[in-house]
Parts: sequence; structure tokens; C-alpha cells
Amino acid sequence: KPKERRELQYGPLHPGKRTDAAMQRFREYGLGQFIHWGVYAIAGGEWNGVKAPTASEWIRSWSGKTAPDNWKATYDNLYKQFNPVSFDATRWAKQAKAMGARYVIFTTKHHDGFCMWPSRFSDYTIRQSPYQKDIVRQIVDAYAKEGIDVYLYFSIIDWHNKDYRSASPKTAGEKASYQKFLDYTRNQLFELLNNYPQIKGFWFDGTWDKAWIDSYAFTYQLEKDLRAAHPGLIIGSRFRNDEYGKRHFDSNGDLLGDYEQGWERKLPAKYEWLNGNDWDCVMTIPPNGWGYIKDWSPFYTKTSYDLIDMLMHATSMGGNFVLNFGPDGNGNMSPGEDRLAKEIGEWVQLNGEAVYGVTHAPLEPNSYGYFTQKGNTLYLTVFNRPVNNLIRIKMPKSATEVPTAASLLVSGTSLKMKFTDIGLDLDRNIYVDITLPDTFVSQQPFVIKIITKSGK
Ligand code: FHN
Repeated sequence: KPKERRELQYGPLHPGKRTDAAMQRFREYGLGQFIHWGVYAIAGGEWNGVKAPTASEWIRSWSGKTAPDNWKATYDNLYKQFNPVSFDATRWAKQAKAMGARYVIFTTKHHDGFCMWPSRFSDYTIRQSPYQKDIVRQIVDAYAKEGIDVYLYFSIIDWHNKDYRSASPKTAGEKASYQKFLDYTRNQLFELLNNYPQIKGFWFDGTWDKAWIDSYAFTYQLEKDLRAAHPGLIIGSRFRNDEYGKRHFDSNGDLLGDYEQGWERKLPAKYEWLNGNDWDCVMTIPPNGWGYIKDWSPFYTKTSYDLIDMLMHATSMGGNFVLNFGPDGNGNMSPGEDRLAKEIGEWVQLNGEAVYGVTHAPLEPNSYGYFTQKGNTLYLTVFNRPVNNLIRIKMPKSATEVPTAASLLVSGTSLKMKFTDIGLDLDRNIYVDITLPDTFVSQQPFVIKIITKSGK
């Protein structure tokens, strides 16, 4: 944070944390699903010898030396083959539900500009593909039916629109053209709100271009108008910047938008870094790559163990964890994604109490795993079981809530618990030892549920 506060005209629209029901619901999601689906799914990271070095959804522009001169034109015609005959939004929504996702973020339009809904403002949409049917509508309806909240991903970068530019417009002609692009963006966003009023928010991306950054007066007004049109709408910190070009956080260090949206393929090491802000982490299964990748074999893909660890890491720091899926050009999730969804779902089914509606617990991090909290209940999700089967919990001497009982969440079996004075602690912290029975064997991370009460 800067020493002196700057007077800002285009700072946050909602200073401080939102306390309304929509935002409270966002805080309780715990787990979400991201879906990157578009024309790039046809290529799956490799098309006629052209290879995307990492992110398959970038194949149009990150194809390096392998690409022939007409590559971009080839890509821009791929939509003529987009006909995902196996697509069944209900199947996906049921899978997401079984995985335990409480919200979904779906790509309405990625950087290539292809619209997964029949936008009136573009000639490059699902309507022009052989498939024709509105995919966004099917997703919104099917997920809403399963009780999963829908957020629409929308890329400001749009390689298809001739008025889109990355550098700031200089000449009068450039300015007029960019203004057309801004109007188009605005029109599309209102079109999405009008078409799909059930949505809970937008997940913006591709907002780092100088032209967009310099349009802060426009983006400020647009955010205001979108919110006015759709009360409760949730918009993260990626959408816009202040008049000094500061993104995510304004020149005073205050969050722009309702939650911090910068945790992409990474997690905060320390809770303190988050400054108490709401946030989400979006994560790929491969190291990078959000769209469909037909061959996972060249790189490490995360296991359900890795992903459950990340889920609990995120929730223990008050955030949501959003796992990305990149379906293929026919409308199927990949077998690896199917397997992970099932494994995560099985775990969450048993341990959901520690995942949903929880908050950060004000305890020191420990090497066993992650704490989450709900009222007077603490949950410790154990990933590293000690060889002596003793879980030692350290609480500050100032703690007003102390443990009174511990049990295994999965079975309800109560666990022996005793206060321990190891005698070496000059700070007089409180230590509680919980004993795991030798007979308890688990191949999975497991949760210890600890009930606390006031007083010592
Ligand atoms: O460039 C995109 C990328 O393809 C993907 O959509 C991710 C998702 O968070 N966002 C951008 C990179 O930050």
C-alpha cells in the first residue's frame, strides 16, 4: 500500500467487502468447475502438424515456427467443422454436481473471438457453425437445474474483431475504430445478461492490453451499468483498472471488483498475502493449457491427491478452488478429466463438511495439512500422517475457543485428546494432542473434526 492515499475517480465501485447474500453465497462455494470450450477444441493442441507449445487454446497465435503462412486463416475457418454431436449439457452438469462443484465458469468467448452463443453483434458464432444451437443457453439451463451457479467467462481480447487492438489508439481513425470495439464489447455483455438472466457473475479475462487499460473511464461506467442492470452481479478484479493503470488493486492498494482474481495456476503461500480479500484460484490439470489437449503424455498431469490438496489449501485461506476442464471437439470430457472428477467427487462426498461454507481458521499452519472452520468446529484435513499417530495442535494462549472433543469426520469415531504441556514454550501456547488409532487406515487424506468451546 502506498504511504499516502491518492484521490481516485475510477477506483472500486464497492469499497470494502460486500456483505449481500449473493457474495455470501460466493464465499461458501469452496469448489468450482471452469470449462474452456471453443473452436480450439477441434485442434486439441495440434492440427495438421501445427503444435501449440503449451496452452492449446492459444494455438492460433502461439504456433511458432511450425505454422505455415496461412495458419491463422486455417484456424479462422475451423468453426465450419465445429459440430459437437456428443455434447450433452446435462451430462456435464451432473458430472460437475457429482464432483462437488458449486459453481461453473464457462467460456462464452475466448481470445479468438468465437462466440458460443448466437451473438447479434458478431458473424463468428455458434450460429454460423454446423452445430448452430446455442451452447451457452444449454450450459446455463443444465447447470442451473443441478443447483450449480453459473458465471460467464468473457475475453476482452478478440482476435476476430477488426476494431480490436492491443496498443492504445493514437490517430482519430484508430480512436473511432476502438470506440466501435468498446461499444461492441458493451453490447455483447448486455446481450449475455439479457439472454441468460440466471447468471451470477462474469469472469473477465484478456484485460491487459494498453488500449483497454487506457479506457478506464469507459470500463468504470460499464461496470456500473452492468451492476445496475443485474443486482448482485459478481465481477472479479480482472475487469478494469484505475486511471493510473493499476490492475486488480488500485493505486491505494484497494481491491478492484468483488474478489481477487489473480490466482491463476498458483496458490498463496501465506494467508496474510490475501489481506482478508475474497478470492478464487483457477487451476489446470496439465501444467498449462485450458482448452482440450488430445495428448497428455508429454507432461505431468495433476492427480486427484494433488488437486484435493490444492482445494483444501484454497479453502483454508478463505478462497474457492476452480478446476478447469477442456472438452474435445465432439463434446466429451477427456478420460483423464472423467477419472479426476469421479475421484474428487468421491472424496468430497465424504468430507464436504470441511470444504463448503468454511472460513480460514486463525491457527498457525502445520505440517499435517490444512485447517478450515465453521462456527465452533475446526476441521483439520490431514495429508501427512505422523509416524507416532499423534497430531499436536498448537493454539495461541490468547485463544478464546479451546478444543473439547475430536473425531474422525468420515466415521464419527471419537479420538483421544489431551492438553499437553511440553514445557519448552516460553510463549505459553496451548497444545492439544489427538491420537489416531493404529487400526484406522486411510489411503486418502482424512479430516479430523474438532469441537471447540469458549473458555479454557
Ligand atoms: O490467456 C488466457 C488463458 O488462455 C486462460 O483462459 C486463462 C484462464 O484463467 N486466462 C488467460 C491467461 O491469464
